[in-house]
Amino acid sequence: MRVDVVSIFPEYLAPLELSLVGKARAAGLLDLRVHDLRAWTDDRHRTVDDTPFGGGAGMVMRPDVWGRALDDVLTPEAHLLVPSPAGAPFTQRTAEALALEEHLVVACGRYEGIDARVAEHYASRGRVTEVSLGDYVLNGGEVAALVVVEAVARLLPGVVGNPASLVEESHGAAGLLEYPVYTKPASWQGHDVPDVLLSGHHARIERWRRDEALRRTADRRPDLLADLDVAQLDRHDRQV
Ligand code: 6GU
Repeated sequence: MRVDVVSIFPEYLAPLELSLVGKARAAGLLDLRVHDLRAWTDDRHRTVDDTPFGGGAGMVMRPDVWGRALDDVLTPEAHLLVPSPAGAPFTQRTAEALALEEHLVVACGRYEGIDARVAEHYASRGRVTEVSLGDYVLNGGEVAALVVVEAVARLLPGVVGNPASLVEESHGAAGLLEYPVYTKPASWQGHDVPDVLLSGHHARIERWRRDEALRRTADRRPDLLADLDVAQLDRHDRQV
């Protein structure tokens, strides 16, 4: 997969050299390129923003600069992602859909955002999705680009060593939060690992994990339980 990230702070994307995403790049599974938006400015001050029409606080990113950048970076098959607190929620389902794409371009806005005509223009020529990480405000799209690239890259074939570890995780196919996990020592600081996990009784362990996943989800994310498809949960149970 190819991913291009355009930002006025390309150094913000440095962590993508590390860990699993860095290894995916080194292995040739992910062709990730980070660009400085200011390369497409045409004035001495390398201006990327201006005051909002209609007034108000803050600055808006200019469509002409973004247009030159995106005309250079987009390919006919690219899917343009624009991180924004006003976007559609970015979920595991979004990551799964994006992992099937050939080419993603992430346009990181700063300030009050990018002139709305940019998304409108490119939506008329290809696919554009505005995505939000959640209901809070960040200073720009760079952290969202890190999140999107990590969530998508780990779904690419060959990136995660053991594909089974993608099956049972939180927000996976069952739609539940993951059950709690434990390792040695069996007793630590007066806290003991639940007996059932030491029992070797596979069916009882599976039932306990499913109960704990349901309990956690009901406690922390009742909204997920409301969306739960019971038939899907049963299918998932038979599969694990
Ligand atoms: Cl994607 N961008 C910004 N600036 N703020 C956010 C966000 C994105 N998602 C949640 N808050």
